[in-house]
Amino acid sequence: METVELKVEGMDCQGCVKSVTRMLSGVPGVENVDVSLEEGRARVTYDPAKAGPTEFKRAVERAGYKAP
Ligand SMILES: [Cu+2]
Repeated sequence: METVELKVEGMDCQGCVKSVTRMLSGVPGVENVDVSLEEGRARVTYDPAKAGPTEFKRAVERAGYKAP
């Protein structure tokens, strides 16, 4: 397992946190997701054989937020 931190822009309430968490949790290979509204970031623990930061950024964007 590996852990990566992504910046997430555009979240402004706990509903946003839930959406981002749900989208990231749906990526195959993701083990754990911890999203912080205050810090504007998501910490993702994942199996690097199955997924990586590119997929996570796409998932954040699908949820309607920015992952610069
Ligand atoms: Cu919100």
